[in-house]
Amino acid sequence: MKKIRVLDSHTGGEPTRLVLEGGPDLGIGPLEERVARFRAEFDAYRSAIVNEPRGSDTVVGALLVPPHRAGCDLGVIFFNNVGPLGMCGHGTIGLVASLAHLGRLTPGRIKLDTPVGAVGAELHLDGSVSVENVPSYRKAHGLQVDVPGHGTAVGDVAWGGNWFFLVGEHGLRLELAALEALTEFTWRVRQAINAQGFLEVDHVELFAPSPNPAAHSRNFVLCPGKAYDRSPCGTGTSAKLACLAADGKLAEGETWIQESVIGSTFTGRYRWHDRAKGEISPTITGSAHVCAEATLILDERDPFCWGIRA
Ligand code: PYC
Repeated sequence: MKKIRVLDSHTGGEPTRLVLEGGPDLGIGPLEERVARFRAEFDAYRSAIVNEPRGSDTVVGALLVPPHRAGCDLGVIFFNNVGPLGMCGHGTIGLVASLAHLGRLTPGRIKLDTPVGAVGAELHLDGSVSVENVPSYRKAHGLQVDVPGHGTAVGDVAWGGNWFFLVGEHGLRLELAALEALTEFTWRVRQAINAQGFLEVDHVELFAPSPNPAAHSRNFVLCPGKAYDRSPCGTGTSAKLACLAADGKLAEGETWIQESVIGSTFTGRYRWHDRAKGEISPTITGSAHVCAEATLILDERDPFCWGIRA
C-alpha cells in the first residue's frame, strides 16, 4: 500500500494539489527531461493523484522536484487530468501559498524551475502572490477557423507558458449558466485550430466585457482535458497580455484586471523582454487559500487504485 501526502488549495476557485510526500522520484537533470520521464514512466501516479476517485477533472497537481536551472530554489512539474502542463499560473500561486501555510516560506522572492523555463514568485505580506512568468508572445494574429455548427471564429495563437487560441468575438455569454455551450464551442474551436496545423494549441480562451467595473475583461478558458479554468488562468492571462502588448492596447507597467467566468480576478502587467521579437515578461498577481490536507491511499486491491483514465 502506498501513501501520498498532499496539501490542497484553490486559487480563485481553481484547485491545486501539492504533493508533499510519496510522489515519484524523477531523478535529476533538466526539467524538460524529467517531465518526459514523468509522462513515460509515472503517468499512473499523475492519474492516481488528480483523477477520480481522489480528484476531479479540474484538479492540477504540483510535484516538487530538485531544481536544475542555475539560481532556482525549487523545481515544479504541474499536471492535470490528461498530462503534464508546461507551466501553471494559478498552480504557482497555490504552491507558494501552500508553502507559506506550512511555514516553509516567508514573504519575499523565490525562483522556480519549470519544464518551460525559470519563473519568479513573490509572496507578499498580505498573502497574495505575484508570478513573473516565462517570456510570452503572440505567434499568429487574426486566424480564421471554421467551427462546425458555429461558422467562422477569428483569434490569435499565443504562448504564455502553455499554448492558447484567444477569441474575442463569439456571441456567447461568459457565465456559468452557459457552461455547456461554452465547453462545446471551445472544444470545437480547439479541434478546428489543431486541424489548421496549430497542433500545439491545447487551451482555448474566450473574452467578453466583465460585469465587474473593476475588471478589464472576463474570460472563459477551456483546459486540455476539457475542464474549464475556475481562475482567470495565469498562463492564459500572460498570453492575453502578450496580445494586448502586440496590439499596442496595454502599455508596459499598466495593470490589466482579468476576471474568470466565476468572477475571481488576477491582476496582470508586463515589461518588455525583447520588444523587437514581441516578447513580454508578464507578472500575474492573485491569492490562494489552503483548503485541505490529506493522505492519499493507493491500495492495489482497489480496481481504481491508479485513478480513472480515459
Ligand atoms: O493558471 O496557468 C494557469 C492554468 C493553466 C491550466 C489551469 N490553470
